[in-house]
Amino acid sequence: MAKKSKTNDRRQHGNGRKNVRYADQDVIISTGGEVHQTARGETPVLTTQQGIPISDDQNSLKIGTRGPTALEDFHFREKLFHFDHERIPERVVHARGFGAHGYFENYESLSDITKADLFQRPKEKTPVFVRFSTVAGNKGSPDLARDVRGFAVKLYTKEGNWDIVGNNIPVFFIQDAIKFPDIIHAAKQEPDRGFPQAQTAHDNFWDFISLTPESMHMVMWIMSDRTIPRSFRFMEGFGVHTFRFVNAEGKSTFVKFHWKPKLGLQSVVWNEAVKINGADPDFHRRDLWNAIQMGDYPEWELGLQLFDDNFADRFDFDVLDATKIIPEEQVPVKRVGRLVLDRCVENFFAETEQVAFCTQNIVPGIDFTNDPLLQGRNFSYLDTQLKRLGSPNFTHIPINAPKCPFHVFQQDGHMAMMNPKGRANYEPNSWNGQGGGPRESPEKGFQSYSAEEDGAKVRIRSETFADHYSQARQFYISQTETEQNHIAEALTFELSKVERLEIRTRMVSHLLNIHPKLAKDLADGLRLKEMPKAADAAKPTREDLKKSPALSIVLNGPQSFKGRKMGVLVTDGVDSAILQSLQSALKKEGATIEIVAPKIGGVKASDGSWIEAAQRIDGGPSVLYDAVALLPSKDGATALANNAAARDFVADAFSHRKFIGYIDAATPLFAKAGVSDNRDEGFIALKKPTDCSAFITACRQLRHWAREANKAPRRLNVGA
Ligand code: HDE
Repeated sequence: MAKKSKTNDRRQHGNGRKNVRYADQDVIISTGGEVHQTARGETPVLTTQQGIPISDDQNSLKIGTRGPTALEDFHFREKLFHFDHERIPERVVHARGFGAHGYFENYESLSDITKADLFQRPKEKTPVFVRFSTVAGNKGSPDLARDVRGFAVKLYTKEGNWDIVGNNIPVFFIQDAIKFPDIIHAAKQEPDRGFPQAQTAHDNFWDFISLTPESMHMVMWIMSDRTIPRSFRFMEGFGVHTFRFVNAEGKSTFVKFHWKPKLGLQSVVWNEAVKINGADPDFHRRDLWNAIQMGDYPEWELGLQLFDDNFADRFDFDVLDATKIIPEEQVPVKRVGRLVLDRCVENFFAETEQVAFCTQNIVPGIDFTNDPLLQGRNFSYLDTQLKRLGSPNFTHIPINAPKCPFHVFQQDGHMAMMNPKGRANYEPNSWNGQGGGPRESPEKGFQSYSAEEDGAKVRIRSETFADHYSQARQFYISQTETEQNHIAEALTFELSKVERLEIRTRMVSHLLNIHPKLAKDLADGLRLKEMPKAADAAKPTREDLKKSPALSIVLNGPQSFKGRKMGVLVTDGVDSAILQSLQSALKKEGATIEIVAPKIGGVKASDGSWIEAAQRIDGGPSVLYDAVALLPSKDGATALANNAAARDFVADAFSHRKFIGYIDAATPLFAKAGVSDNRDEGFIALKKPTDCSAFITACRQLRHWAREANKAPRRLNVGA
């Protein structure tokens, strides 16, 4: 036996290794056939976490080649130990997110209204980290869930970190933070079965909502296309609460924060969202990543709604109520700077996962108001970071650490990396100038705005919060007809998934207080046998609130195709002159193109040149593009007509109201996709290269909404 194991030992030390070549890779294979790649030249040597170089990362240490694994294999044990602890608790809400670095550039000095350092000097740039997220889904949920998007911005100012932890919707479901666990429990998976995830189309959510009339304004927003944005780059952000600016004289001005996307607003349609989730569950993060990698840096402008106590007293609603907006038409949004995202993270976990936002992080010149939702958030965020990141020292992680000097007396705890230096770890102390540490500063230090507060200690909701329907109605009437229909369709979809009839009916009784047409659409859509009575309202719905065009997505589109993506379906024999003309027209517009072909290797064009493909047809369905062009050759079109993915490409582009550019040879595809009778002005013939610019001009409308009134395409039952 002893003799045999010696033989085995020798074999383990590398006898029988062979150098082989796998296409472009020189590798070594060992007697067991496993592949080894070794450090040469500039390639660093793999080590343990203690820095000990590793000779073999493919095999654990064994007693003989087929024997038990030796406990002394410190590399193996360290590797598995670390792996076992890779996951940290995901965020209880906003678990799925994607972040990027950039900067905020101030346009002008705002010193008259705030002493916040970052707003003092024109053109001042402040580094930022932004994390976009969905709310309800788990970390691995798809990007196009119908959901609110988080829009959290950390500004590393010279006077400390300021976090604007906002959403892409300017209102919230509830008025008091004490209801947050309830709304989130109701929205997330039902506790007995653990599903559905990343969707609100289930009984528990609508049960809670239908018993929470304060959520009705938010319901209008979440059932609108705002919750299925085309890209993070095309959505607005809002600080939601009313905050305060405080200037050097101690004067306070109320402020609401807005982020306005430079590329305009855009959403997808629901049927498209459902399909994107299958085709590319990472659609939003990939979009942001690609845009930044291409140097097409996404930009938003910071907008401020500024108002004083006088306005707050006069305004129809309470400015402390986070279920209300102040219409932009009433208090205009002043644009004061721009946010540019120009750098992807180097490591997703270290930055995007570990970043810890906190509404409590404000800087001198900015202050809270008594919004009861904000007051509760100020407790919750710090508390949750301790659980999630495992230590009060999460501020030592580079993504969370301020970029300005900071000096504290806090010490120790898990993973402490920045303990106080010097003798004193307390103050006051007598070690002035000899390791005595930092001291407070009445001049520079944060001073809370000295708002007068009085009143009895009560657990009562203010009567000024009681109007739950008027702004919901205002939102609804401010939408275009298309958008109003989308709200009705979304509500019908969601409530059709609700099993309990009384919950569906209760929701319709609330909708009656918002708008009779909406309630009727729902009663029809759900086929209620009779219309319920309107829900008893704490305050009657006001019908005098004016339309606010700023609330519509369609009315705030960009009138440009910039930043958008066109999918071009090609086959062998594609007309190279038209393709080139399309490419240059898109480049001029600032848009991108993706070639979709029957095989990933590409196609041979009419002039003999080779066109590389980015997607095979079934991997690049039209839902991934803002508009499509169909440029097959005659033979190619005949083949595509028998390809189910190609037919879906056309049928979906049509039913998602996209602009479709096509050459004559593509027409057989229309018949097979069931759209040949429905060709409308959204179809643009590309007969010659110069037609491409008219096509791009049409695409600037983003969608051909007029098609919506028409019927969906007739699908032919043809085999693949
Ligand atoms: Fe949050 N929220 N929230 N929230 N929230 C969290 O903090 C909370 C609310 C928002 O990308 C948690 O670090 C309470 C409104 C964003 O890391 C948690 C209440 C708005 C993010 C928390 C609210 C937001 C969070 C979970 C009711 C828009 C993601 C993980 C009073 C203005 C930040 C974490 C990121 C995350 C609590 C309501 C935005 C548990 C108690 C309103 C964008 O602390």
